[in-house]
Amino acid sequence: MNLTLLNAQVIASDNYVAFTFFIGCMAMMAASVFFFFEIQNTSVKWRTSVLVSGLITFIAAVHYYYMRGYNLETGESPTFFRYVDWTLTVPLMCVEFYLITKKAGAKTDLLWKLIFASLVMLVTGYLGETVDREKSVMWGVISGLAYFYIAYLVWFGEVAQLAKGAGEAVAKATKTLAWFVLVGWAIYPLGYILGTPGGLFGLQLVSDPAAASHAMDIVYNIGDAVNKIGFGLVVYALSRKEVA
Ligand SMILES: *C/C=C(C)/C=C/C=C(C)/C=C/C1=C(C)CCCC1(C)C
Repeated sequence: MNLTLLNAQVIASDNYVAFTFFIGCMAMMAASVFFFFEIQNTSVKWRTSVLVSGLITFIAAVHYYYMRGYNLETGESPTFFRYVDWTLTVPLMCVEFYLITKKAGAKTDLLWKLIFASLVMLVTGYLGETVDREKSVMWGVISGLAYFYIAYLVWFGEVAQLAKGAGEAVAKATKTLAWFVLVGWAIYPLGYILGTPGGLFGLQLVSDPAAASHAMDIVYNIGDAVNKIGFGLVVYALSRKEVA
């Protein structure tokens, strides 16, 4: 038996990064099972929304399984898996906004606007973290602009307008989801600032490169748990209130 390989699977008690990957994986799995099983207790009107909540956490669970193993074996940031995960799950969060406001007349062009902005946000973030790290500040700023556009749409733009006309429960849930976008999603640029050499417009908060990437992973892992599971639970709660 290969003992070194077995040892690589042991999480050292001070390895907080590996710990958050492990917890993240378990939490996403549990949330997925919950959302999937609850579909049968959900009124037809909200089934697709709860299904999408489950898909978001399920896709994350699979990625976390890989990210956990990758990080444990290499000690490095699983940047590639991270961004594949986000590229699938963030557009699905846009789908949630669309499905909720669809009852009040949302058109698919609103969905495409949200998805396009989220892809710009993620592709530029990926460039800043990987192939063009020297220009991480520039990519971070472009990514941030796309992020603000999404926040604008859900706080004041079409999503907010439509939600107002969709009944009290939908309006309230949309407001809560908008808070997730404004506060929950703001966790991510913080991780980016901690982890990339450009820092906050040149101000390097963590100078040791290994420590910087560890800090970034922990912040991203917290962000994912808050946003993916929290977002899904808001949609779930809405599905319980609006029984029809
Ligand atoms: C489940 C995953 C979610 C909700 C991921 C969200 C990611 C972001 C909001 C990332 C935003 C970024 C910026 C606004 C600037 C710096 C680069 C990013 C990609 C970290």
